[in-house]
Amino acid sequence: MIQKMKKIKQSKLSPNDRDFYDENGYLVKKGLINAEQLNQVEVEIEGLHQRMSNQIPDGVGISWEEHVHGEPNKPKYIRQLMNSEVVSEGLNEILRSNEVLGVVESLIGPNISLFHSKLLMKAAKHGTITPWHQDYSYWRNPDNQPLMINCMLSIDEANSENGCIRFVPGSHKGELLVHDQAQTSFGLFLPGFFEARDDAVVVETEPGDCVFFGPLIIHGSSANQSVNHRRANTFAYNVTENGMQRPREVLRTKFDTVKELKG
Ligand SMILES: O=C(O)CCC(=O)C(=O)O
Repeated sequence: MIQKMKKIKQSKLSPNDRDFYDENGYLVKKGLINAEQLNQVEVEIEGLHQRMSNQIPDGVGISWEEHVHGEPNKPKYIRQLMNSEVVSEGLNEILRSNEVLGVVESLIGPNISLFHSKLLMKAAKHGTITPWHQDYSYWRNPDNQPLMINCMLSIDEANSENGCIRFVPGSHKGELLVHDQAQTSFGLFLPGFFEARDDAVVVETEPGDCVFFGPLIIHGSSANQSVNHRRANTFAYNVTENGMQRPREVLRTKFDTVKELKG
């Protein structure tokens, strides 16, 4: 019982974490996922571009990097892979781990459902820009209030050269803005696409770090022109009662938390 309580306690946010998140709209938790878990994911996603161009498993959705997609003789690069828990048991375990769910619970409460898990491959030299956007522009509907949360796990080191995430701190306090639209993946974006912004910050991370952020914060990332991959996975969670029109896996309830605390 002591061990279980310790685990839950470790995942709780400090008052500083909480203040930072409330003020800025994002929070970096360094080294949340250990090297062993991460290594399993790396092994499981090895050669994924090639494997997915041969056959896409049931339940998986792929957006390819568009600039090479139409060229039959060029290798194809995955831009994003939806439902990544299907291709990696390691990701499947991480998305339901106490380390991640403990932080999620502190931010959105104890009734947590999986919204989706998405692998963002941003391949060396081929990964393209993710334009400025708010995730709620994709997720909005009358029953689905902006209560969701994203946990972005860094699989590789992410820095300004290989296209780490950038946020506009404090923008989560505003409304959903009008987005432009294009027929591409990441087809909803703010006017200006990805033009430089003085109010944005670059968030560099190491493998195993997790960045938590809500559905209204403005974010984006540059292209990867470096020789290093910038692979990351976003686990998105929703408050279970929010937007129940879409069936989802319930991962944690208030009852589970009380039970776990009692041992
Ligand atoms: O891959 C990235 O850098 C950004 C991903 C993102 O913005 C998203 O999935 O909403």
